[in-house]
Amino acid sequence: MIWDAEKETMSREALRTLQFTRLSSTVSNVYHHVPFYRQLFDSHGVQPSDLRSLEDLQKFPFTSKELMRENYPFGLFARPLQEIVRIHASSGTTGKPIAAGYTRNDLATWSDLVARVAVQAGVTDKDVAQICFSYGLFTGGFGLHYGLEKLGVTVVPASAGNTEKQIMLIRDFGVTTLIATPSYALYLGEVAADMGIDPRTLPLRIGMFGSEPWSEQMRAEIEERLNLRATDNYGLTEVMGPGVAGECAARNGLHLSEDHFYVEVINPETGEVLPEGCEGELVITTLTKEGFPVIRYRTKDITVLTRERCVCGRTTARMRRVSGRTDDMLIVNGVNVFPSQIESVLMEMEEVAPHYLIVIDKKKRFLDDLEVHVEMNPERFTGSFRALEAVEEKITAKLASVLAVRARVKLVEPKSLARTAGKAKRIIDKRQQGVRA
Ligand code: DLL
Repeated sequence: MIWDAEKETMSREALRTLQFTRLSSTVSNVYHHVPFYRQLFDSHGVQPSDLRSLEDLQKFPFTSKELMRENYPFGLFARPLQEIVRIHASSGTTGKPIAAGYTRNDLATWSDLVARVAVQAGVTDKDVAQICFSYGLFTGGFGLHYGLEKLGVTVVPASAGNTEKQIMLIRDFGVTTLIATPSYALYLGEVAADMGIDPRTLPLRIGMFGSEPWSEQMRAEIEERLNLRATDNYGLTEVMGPGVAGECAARNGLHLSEDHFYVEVINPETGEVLPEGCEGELVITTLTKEGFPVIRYRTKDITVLTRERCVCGRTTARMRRVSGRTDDMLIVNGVNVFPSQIESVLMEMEEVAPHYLIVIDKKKRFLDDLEVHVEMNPERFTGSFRALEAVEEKITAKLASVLAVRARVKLVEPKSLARTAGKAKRIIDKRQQGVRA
C-alpha cells in the first residue's frame, strides 16, 4: 500500500515542476519575512529572482546549526508566534537548543508524512504501535504519535523508560509495532529475557527504528532477538522531526518525501554539490513549511542519494542509511575513523554482545589512544582468561585491518555499559572532555 500514491509516484518531471513552484515561494517567503535570511542572501549577493531553476538553489548560502543557535529562540520563524501552535527543540548536549515552531498546517503535514513513512514500513490501521520515544521537546514522541493516529493505528503512548512495564504492555495489549531507537529495541529484548520472557514470543511484527545511526549488522541482531522486521526511518528537529524519510518493503534506501523537501548531497569540505551516487553530507531545504522554513540546512549526516526507480513503485529519491555524522568522525592520530566502522566489526563477532563504548584519550606524548569497550556475550564465554585474551586479540586484529589505526579492545562484563531509552551514547572523547550522542 502507498499512503499518498499521487505524490509518492509522480513522474520526475511533474515532481520537479512542483518542487520548483514550492521552492520559489519558500525562498521569497523567507526573504520577505525573516530578516536573517534577507541579510544572509544580500550578503551573498542573491535574491529570490535569481532562482530560475531548481539547480539555481546552488547559488544560495547554506544554513547550519550554528546559525540557528545565533537566532535562538524564534529568530528564524516566518510566522508570528500567534500562528505557531507547537514548539519542539533539538536535544543539544551543549549550549542552547534549536527551537522549531509549527503552524497548524505544519502539524497536519507532519502527521501526513509520518503516516507515509509508517505505511512504507508496512504498518497498517490494524496494527497496535507502542511509542517508546519520550514525549516532550524531543520530536520523536509527539511526531510519531499523531502520524500513526492519522493512519488509524492503535497507539500506545508508553514514552521512554520503565522497560519492564513496556514489556508487560507489549504482551497485554498485543503490540505489533515497536517505535524506538534501535539501541532501545535491543535493550528491551535483554530486559524481557531477564524477566523470563523469550522476546521472540512477543507479538511484535514490525519495528520502526530511528533517531540514531545503526548498521545492517545491528538490524540482523535486532530481528533475530525480537523476531520482527526492523525498518529504518530518519528525520531531524531542524527540518521537522521524524517523517523526513523511511524504508519501504525493499529496504534498499530510505524514501525521501521530495514533494516537501528538496535534497542535495555536498562535499562537506568544499560545499560543492555532488552528483547522485556520491557519498557526502545531506543538505535539506523545506518546500512547504510555514512556521520554520529552512534553506539549504547542512544536516552533517553522511549519505548517498539515488533517484533510480524503486521496486516498490515509488518514484521519490532514496537516501542510503546514514552512516555517521561529519562531526562524529573521529580523527585518531590523523586517521579518519567512523563509529559505524567499529560497530560493523563488533556486530560480526559472536563472542561479544551488541553493546559498546568508544573512548579516546591522549596518552603517551600527545598520541591519541583509541579504546573500544565491548560487552562479552555470556552465552559464548567459557570463563577462562586465555579465551578472553584470544577474543580481544581477534577483535583488535580485525579493527586494525578495517580502521587502519590501532584500537585497544577491552571486554567488559555483560550488561555493564549504560543503557538509555533515548539516543545511545557511544563515544567519550576525553581529548575534548565531552560526551557525544
Ligand atoms: O532524532 C528525529 C527522529 C525521531 C527521527 C524519531 C526518527 C525517529 P533530532 O533529535 O533532532 O531528531 O536528531 C536528528 O539524529 O541529524 C541524525 O544525525 C540522527 N538520526 C535521526 N534518524 C536517524 C537514522 C530526531 N534513522 C539527528 N539513522 C539526525 C541515523 C539518524 N541517524
